[in-house]
Amino acid sequence: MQIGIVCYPTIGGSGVIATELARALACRGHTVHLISSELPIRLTACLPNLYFHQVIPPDYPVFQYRPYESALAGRLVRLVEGGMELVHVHYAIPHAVSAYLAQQTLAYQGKALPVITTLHGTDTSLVSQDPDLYPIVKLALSASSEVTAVSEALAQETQLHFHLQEKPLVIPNFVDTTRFSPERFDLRLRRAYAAPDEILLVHASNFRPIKQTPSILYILKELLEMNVPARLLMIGDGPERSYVERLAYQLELQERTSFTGSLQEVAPLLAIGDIFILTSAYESFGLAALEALACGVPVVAPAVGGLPEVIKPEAGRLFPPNDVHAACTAILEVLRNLPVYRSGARHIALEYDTHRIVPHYERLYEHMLSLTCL
Ligand code: GMT
Repeated sequence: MQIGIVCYPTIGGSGVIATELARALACRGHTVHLISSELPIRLTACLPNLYFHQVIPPDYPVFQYRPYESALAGRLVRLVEGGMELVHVHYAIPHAVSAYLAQQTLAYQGKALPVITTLHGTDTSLVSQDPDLYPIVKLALSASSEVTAVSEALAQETQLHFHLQEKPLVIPNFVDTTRFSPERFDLRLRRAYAAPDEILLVHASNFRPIKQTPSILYILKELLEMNVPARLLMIGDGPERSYVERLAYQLELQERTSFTGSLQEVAPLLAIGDIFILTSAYESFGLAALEALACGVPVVAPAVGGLPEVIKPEAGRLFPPNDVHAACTAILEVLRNLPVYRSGARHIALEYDTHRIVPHYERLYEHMLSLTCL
């Protein structure tokens, strides 16, 4: 098949999963066009069959904002004229809207463009609350040939918020369990962040407010007050990172906390952790948590959104959101049985291996194309 995949290039789960999907599909012999405004962060290697298309909307003195939505729609039309058979957009705004525009443009030429829209979370939970965006997203979802969601929780919320006749199809996120594996553990790397008798908590995110990253420092502080010799490794970058760094100083945790910034290759750092920690207010799935599980690192996370679907009891512990003390109790529980949780984590992650999940998308594409041929 000739498949188009549209995503954000920035650090964030939707761009990561779209890029991993593009790579997996190209490896399975499909021709894949990965379309974005910049090179996606996880697109680190050239692969046969995988073509990157950068959309740069033109600038003009009249424009206050460059017309990215229109330029993207036009690029999709051109790619269809070049042989692309369907497009799979990740994150509804603006990608599903551009796909709809391309679909309508092609309809005038008597061509059909199947559009698959995958929802990742805030495109439903936040965007649905914006009165200007709501009707446009609703239209784009209704016009998509298929809407998928990365968790059952997100599928249900989306159906509710947008009053959809059908619930989105759930296709969970996935992980390459060869690249993300306990075998990535490197003792020298671990020693750079923690002494042998210390506990290393790891977090990875885009430091957006929804991640509530300052709470992680309060968790570290409480653990230290309980005489747990913990250290914290914070991976990633985003709007709240510098605030969290300053807070680490204010709480006198700077000696115990390391910030790596944004990285293309996170598996070796995840693999040296004892526990992966999340404190998000909402998480549709928690892809970073799944990548940690695949490295054999149990997860302690709030019971919000789709996290309970991924963090099964054998793979970690959930705590009530915004409860620092409960998070510490969950961490202590995991530490008491760390080897058991480690193997549970890996076991759960294998259920989400790329080779198990990507065929669901392939079957969906084949089905969409068969309907187009009718
Ligand atoms: O950051 C992004 O790329 C999108 C973002 C969001 O807020 O929608 O991430 C979501 O998509 C990821 C991949 O499906 C999920 O693993 C994250 O849980 C989800 N983030 C939130 O729901 C906050």
